[in-house]
Amino acid sequence: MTQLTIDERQSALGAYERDGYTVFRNVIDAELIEEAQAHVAWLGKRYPNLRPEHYHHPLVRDDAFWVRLIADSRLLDIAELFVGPDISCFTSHYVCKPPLDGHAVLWHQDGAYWDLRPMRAVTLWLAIDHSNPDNGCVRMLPGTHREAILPLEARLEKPNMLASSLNFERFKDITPIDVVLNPGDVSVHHPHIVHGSEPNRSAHRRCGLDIGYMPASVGIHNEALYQTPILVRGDAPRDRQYQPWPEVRLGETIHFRGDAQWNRTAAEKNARFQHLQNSEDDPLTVTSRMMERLNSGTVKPGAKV
Ligand SMILES: O=C(O)CCC(=O)C(=O)O
Ligand SMILES: [Fe+2]
Repeated sequence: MTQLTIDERQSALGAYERDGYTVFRNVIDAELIEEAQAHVAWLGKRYPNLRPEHYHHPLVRDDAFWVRLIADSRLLDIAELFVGPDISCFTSHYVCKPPLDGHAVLWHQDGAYWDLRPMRAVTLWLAIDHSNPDNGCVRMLPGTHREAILPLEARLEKPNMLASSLNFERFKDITPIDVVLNPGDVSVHHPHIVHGSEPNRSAHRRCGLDIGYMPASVGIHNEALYQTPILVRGDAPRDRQYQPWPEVRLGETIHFRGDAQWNRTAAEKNARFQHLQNSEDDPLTVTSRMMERLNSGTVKPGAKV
């Protein structure tokens, strides 16, 4: 059940419909943000060879804290406004731009990378650090969510997280809006909106967690790139399977508030729906494959010109 007032809901939905994105302030408390910061530091130690812009969703699978975070009821209350009450999460990714050399994210539409059927989803971006024009905050082109999904072009001439972008020419007269956020704030954007971010050349890290939520009935068809979705709220259609909520296991996650009760919560969730045992490749293999497929422009068949 959502904690947002009717006015807050209406104004968020109105802004989203008009502009293709909207912002919610002070969604997540400082203590949980500190845990997320500790989580990012822990990921850095665990995966020293991954650039921190690439802490991708396959790493979530066995990580109870990550699931605790993306299944937080405050985030789901927001997601529910856009995708309805039965919600699964099909991607979640810390885009953590280190100080001085954080990579850009060139202009793109999220839906250009996702083979969702149907294309019903929303992206939430939870600020883990302050995010502003100095350290490469997300920038939106308002109104562009009304465009169709446009082809991608390979962009390998300078470091950038997606190794691709759409052709910006037709959008050059639209003024980008910087989405300035404090830790704990959340922005929400439409799968078709054109957005991106500049490199981080400042002395301050810029970390955000982006999370893709969709109605539990939507399927994702990008082959071998996205893990099976996690059912995070509501009921599952009978014909679908989800990945199980992971238990807290030593070495697979950080200590977090409530971790002693977590395994009971996970077991209760897992008893309620059909799930796939983890038959997929190990998370680091899928993450490396994701980065190779970004570089070769084959994340979504037919997306590239
Ligand atoms: O974090 C960024 O700079 C880009 C994020 C993004 O593209 C997204 O959340 O969809
Ligand atoms: Fe994006």
